Amino acid sequence: MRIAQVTGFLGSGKTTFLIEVAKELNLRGLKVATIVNDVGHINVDRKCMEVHGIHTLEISGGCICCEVQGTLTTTITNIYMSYRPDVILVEPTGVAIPLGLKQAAAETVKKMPNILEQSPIITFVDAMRIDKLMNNVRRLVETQIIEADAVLITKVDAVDQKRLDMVIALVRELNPDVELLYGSSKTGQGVKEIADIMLNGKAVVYDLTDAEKRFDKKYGE
Ligand SMILES: Nc1nc2c(ncn2[C@@H]2O[C@H](COP(=O)(O)OP(=O)(O)OP(=O)(O)O)[C@@H](O)[C@H]2O)c(=O)[nH]1
Ligand SMILES: [Mg+2]
Repeated sequence: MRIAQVTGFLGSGKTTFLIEVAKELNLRGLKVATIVNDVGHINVDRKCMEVHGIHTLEISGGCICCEVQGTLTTTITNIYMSYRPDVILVEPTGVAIPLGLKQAAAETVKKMPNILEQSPIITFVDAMRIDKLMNNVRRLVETQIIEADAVLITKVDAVDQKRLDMVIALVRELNPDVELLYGSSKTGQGVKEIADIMLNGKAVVYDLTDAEKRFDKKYGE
């Protein structure tokens, strides 16, 4: 069983894209469950997933990358016992950062060593809005990109080449070597590639020193 987690700020296209990925995995004969994590009362994402027939569990009361890390293990154990999926897709809150997610999943993997494997953490970068977010929630968005194992630039159907080049440059400046993919829930671009990464990719060991250096360069000047 694989646990495949994504990150990306509010509205970056996570739910819409994960529904397409779940359909793709189903077509490949795989059983998929999703975990959605919301701090609000009504979980819209859960409803969206369920409308598409995707088995969905919810973790609420805080973000799984920090406050409720431990809950992830319980929830995954429950899904395993009751549903036996091949892949668990995890959509955390928009403020989750990859390192926290990785730690949460690593704890769960430790408890289920021969059963569970962690997929790369994929950060969703909204091609339509990333520059605006950089003004408002810069540190968070930068962390999401710096700590990513792979980056998916989303909504590419809605932007021109000039904007796309700007977004690519922004991602590359923060994380020069990261695997970069392009996605659209509207055209289906990137869905197969993301499914492949989730099934076959390995979560990269996070190099804290290197990332810290990049932060220092940006903010220490
Ligand atoms: N043009 C375009 N719009 C998209 C695409 N994917 C999502 N959207 C739109 O972007 C908005 C947010 O999409 P969601 O999938 O809800 O994003 P999210 O990251 O799950 O949002 P939160 O769960 O609130 O953080 C919706 O209005 C979608 O219709 C895409 O590939 N292309
Ligand atoms: Mg969502």
